[in-house]
Amino acid sequence: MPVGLDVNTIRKDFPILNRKVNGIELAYLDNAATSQKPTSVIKSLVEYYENYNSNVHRGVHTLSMEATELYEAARAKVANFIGVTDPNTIIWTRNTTEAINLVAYSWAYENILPGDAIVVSQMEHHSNLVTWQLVANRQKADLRIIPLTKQGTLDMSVCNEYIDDKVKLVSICHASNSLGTINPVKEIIVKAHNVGAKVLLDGAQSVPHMPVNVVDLDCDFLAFSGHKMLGPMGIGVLYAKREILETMEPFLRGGDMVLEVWNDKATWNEVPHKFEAGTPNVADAIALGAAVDYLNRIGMSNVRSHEIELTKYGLEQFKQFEELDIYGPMDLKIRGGVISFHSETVHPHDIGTLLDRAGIAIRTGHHCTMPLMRSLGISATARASFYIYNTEQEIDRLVDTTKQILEYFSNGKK
Ligand code: 7TS
Repeated sequence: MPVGLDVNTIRKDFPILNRKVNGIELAYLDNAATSQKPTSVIKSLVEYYENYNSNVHRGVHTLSMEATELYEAARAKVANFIGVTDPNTIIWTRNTTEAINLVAYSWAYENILPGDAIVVSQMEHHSNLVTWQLVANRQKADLRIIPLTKQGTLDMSVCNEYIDDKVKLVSICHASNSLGTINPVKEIIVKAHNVGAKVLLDGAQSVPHMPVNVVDLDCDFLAFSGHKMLGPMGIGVLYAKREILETMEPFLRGGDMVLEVWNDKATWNEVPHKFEAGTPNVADAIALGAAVDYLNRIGMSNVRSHEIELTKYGLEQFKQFEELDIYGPMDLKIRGGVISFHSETVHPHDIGTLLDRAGIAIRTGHHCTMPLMRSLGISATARASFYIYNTEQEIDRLVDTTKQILEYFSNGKK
């Protein structure tokens, strides 16, 4: 039985939450952009540089062996976190963007040929759209974009139509950063596999917020970022099925990814090292391991339940604003902790700036989903996004201040 999470205790673990912004206690509601970091993660970075700092996989000295052990232990923690038993199917990248690009350069250019098709959706982050535009252009393949329903979900009838035997890759987000929509990825993966296509899940907004098990999902690739799940910036993950990784060419070439080198040729190190050229981001990988430990202590089902509660509360409160359009599905089973809203009269940047004056951090803009914004007939939204340390009181502050802002503008800026 989930025991729920104790927000007050959790908040004490995040030093930044003691900060004041414009003289007021910070309400950090921009978690879809990046999460804050608990003391255990910050300490892990300091500890690494104070005690273990050295290069990995290449030393016989104590520090190098200790650093290597911790670095590989972090890989195993991340593997376990997403339900994988073989840690060597976890490749360290800088972030989700680099993980998606790795698949493009190392898998797609070999496997997507003229006349083939790639399927994405209208709610993709630019990193999962622009990357495939380039592959499709270069390979003379078709890029099919699943449209959305009015509720901000994938139009599954078109999705079914698009996934035919020309399709070699379906690359979609598990959860949308702009709408909050959680996509029926399991169903899509079955459909894609039935026509022999591979599936890449962009897990940037799902892995930090809900239990994700790649064995259960049976996805071929999963990309996510450490910085959105309590970890440091600069470390991300690509998971891929081992049999696919074995067939893929390296992404970048250099030290550590080779087995043997001659003047005119080289052979590749084993998976995952063949995809990790050069000195890796050791400290941040280890600190991501500490972030995973933290999330495991809370339990991902509890993380998800907490965010459902906050989103339910927030959506209820936002109903009072008739002048606001709220995007994404209202069914909480298929919605993450994101509330994106738009006013005809007040620009999102004005809303964001005035909220900041009240110590409330949200994101405004297109959220790197410009084609999605265009399909909604707008250029930007204001977006509040929640995580484990957020409270209903913070949502009250968001709602009260938004109310004041809307009143201020509707009264002709008194
Ligand atoms: N995919 C999704 C669904 C995302 O939300 C993001 C980042 C990315 C990919 C890229 O992640 P990165 O770590 O490689 O940059 N989304 C956001 C956002 O919503 N606001 O700032 C970054």
